[in-house]
Amino acid sequence: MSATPTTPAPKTNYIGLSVIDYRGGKTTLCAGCGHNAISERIIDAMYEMGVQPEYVAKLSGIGCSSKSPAYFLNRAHGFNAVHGRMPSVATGVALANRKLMALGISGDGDTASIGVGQFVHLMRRNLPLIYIIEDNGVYGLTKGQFSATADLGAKLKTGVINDLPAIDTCIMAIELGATYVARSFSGDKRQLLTVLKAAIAHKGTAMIDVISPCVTFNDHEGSTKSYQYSKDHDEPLNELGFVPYFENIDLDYDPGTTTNVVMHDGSSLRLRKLGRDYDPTDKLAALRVLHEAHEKGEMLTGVFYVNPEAPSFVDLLNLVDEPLAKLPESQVRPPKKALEEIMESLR
Ligand SMILES: Cc1ncc(C[n+]2csc(CCOP(=O)(O)OP(=O)(O)O)c2C)c(N)n1
Ligand code: SF4
Ligand SMILES: [Mg+2]
Repeated sequence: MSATPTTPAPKTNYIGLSVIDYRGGKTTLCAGCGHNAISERIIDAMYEMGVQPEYVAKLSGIGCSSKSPAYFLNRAHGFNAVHGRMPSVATGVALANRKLMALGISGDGDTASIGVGQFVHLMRRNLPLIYIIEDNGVYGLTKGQFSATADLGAKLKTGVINDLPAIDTCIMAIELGATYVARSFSGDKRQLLTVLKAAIAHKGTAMIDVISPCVTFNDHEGSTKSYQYSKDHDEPLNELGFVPYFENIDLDYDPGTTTNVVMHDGSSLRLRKLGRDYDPTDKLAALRVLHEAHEKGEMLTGVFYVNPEAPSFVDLLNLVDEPLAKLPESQVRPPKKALEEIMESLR
C-alpha cells in the first residue's frame, strides 16, 4: 500500500504564525511599482520579528503609496486618512492605545508637499511610530506631477524640468527630533528588510524614506528616481546587520569596523563601516553626510541616525500603561466636584 502524501506544515515564526498570516489583499498598483516591493518587505519584516498582526495599526494618507496598506497585514487595524493628514490620525491612535504598533505609510507628495506641516510637528514629538515615505518624486495617483522631493533639474516624461530644490525628508526628520532615520531603495531587498526590522525594535519615531520608482510616470531617462538612476547612484553609508532580542545569538563583530547599537527591546543593530568612519548616534555627523551627499549627487542610503534612549512622546505625557481607549469613564472624566471647583475659580 502506498503512503498518503502529506503536505509539509508551513514554516512558522517566533510566535507560531506563517508568512501567509501577514499578507494582505491583491495589489491594484501597476506591475513593477516600487511600492509593491515595499509591501513585500513589510510582510517579511513583521513575520521575521514575530509581530502579532492584530496589534498593528496601519495609517495612511492619500496616494498610490497610501493605498498600499491594503496589500499587507490583512489582520491589522487600518485607517486611510485625508491627503497629508495621516500624522494627526496616527498621533491619536498611538496615544489612545499604546499597546498597538503604529505604522504610517505615506508618499512624497502626501508628506513633503501637502502634508509638510503635519510631518514637521510629528517629527518633533518622537511618537512611537514607524513612518515610511514611499518616495517616487511625483504624485503617482494624479498622473505624475513633480512633488517636493523631486530633485532640481529632474525631467518629467513631457520634458518639463523641475526648477526647485528638493526637500530632503531625512535631513528634516533628524533636525526636528526623529530618533531613527534611514533611507533605503525598494530594489534593495536586504538593506530595506534590515532597516525595517530595526525600526520595529525602536521605541520612538522611526522615519524611513524609501526611494520607490513609479514605473508609469517617473522611470525614464532624466528622472532621478528611476530604477536605473537609483541603481547607478545608490551609495550605502554602512552595511547593516540585525539580531532580534529573541535570537540571542552572540555573533562576533569587530568593534574596529562595526558599531553595535543596542535597541530599546534588546535587539542589536550592527553597522559595518564602508570606507568612512561614521557614528550613527552623532546627529551633526548625520546631517553633514547627508548635505555632502547632495553636493556629490549621491543617493546615500543606510541608517543615518539612531538614538534608542530618547524619551518618547508617551513617556513625556506620562501616560498610564492601560490603553486610554479602554479606561472606564470614571477614570477619564474629571469628577463633578473637580469641574465645579474649576468653574468656581473662574468667577
Ligand atoms: C486635499 C487633497 N488635495 C489633492 C488631492 C489629489 N491628490 C490625490 S493623491 C495626490 C498626490 C499623491 O502623491 P504621493 O503622496 O507622492 O503618492 P504616490 O501616488 O506618488 O504614491 C494628490 C495631489 C487630494 N486627494 N486631496
Ligand atoms: S502610477 Fe506610479 S506610483 Fe502609482 S501604482 Fe503606478 S507605478 Fe506605482
Ligand atoms: Mg509620490
